[in-house]
Amino acid sequence: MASALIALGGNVGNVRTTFAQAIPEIISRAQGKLVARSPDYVTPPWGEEQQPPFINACIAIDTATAPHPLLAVLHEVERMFGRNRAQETRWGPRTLDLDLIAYDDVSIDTPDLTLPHPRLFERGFVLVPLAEIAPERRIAGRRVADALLAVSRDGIQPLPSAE
Ligand code: A4P
Ligand code: MG
Repeated sequence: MASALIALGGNVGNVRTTFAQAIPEIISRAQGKLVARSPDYVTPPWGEEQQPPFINACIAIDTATAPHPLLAVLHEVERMFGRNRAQETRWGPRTLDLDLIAYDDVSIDTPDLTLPHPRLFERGFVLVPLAEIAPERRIAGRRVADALLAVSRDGIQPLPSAE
């Protein structure tokens, strides 16, 4: 079994409902086990700022599915929840974005998959939820809790539990 960290994001539709439905789909398609789920956070849009705020969260799963097939699972689940990449702009609005942040301490650099995720350390919207579930995890040699100290948390707010 490997330990995979997955970041969830979205800013179109009822994103918290999408997350609640998408997580079990990821687990079942990856034949995995949910180890931890962060709270949901409201986050200011990053990259392209003229769009609605995002909701972001992170999960940790144990899975025997290898990295490339796991990415394929994430893309299938994005499509299930209405994501249409053909109609999107880079960093623009989307119903569901699933990024594979880390997979054990595997390092991969292929055209369709880079691990750890290349923009992880720039992004408060990933590191804030990730630090809730895996503060001691080392990614590319850096402790998640230390990496969090180097990014802005401005405007990132936890939401009360949906249940
Ligand atoms: N890809 C390569 N490595 C990975 C990986 N580790 N995980 C490839 C996931 N995908 C990976 O992805 C583009 C390609 O990256 C995929 O085909 C995959 O094979 P994408 O999701 O279509 O790309 P994108 O969204 O246009 O760009 P990027 O840089 O992945 O950005 P994000 O993070 O997906 O950007 N602001 C806030 N506050 N919260 C957000 O969640 N999200 C975005 C979207 C922009 N601003 C945001 C947020
Ligand atoms: Mg993405």
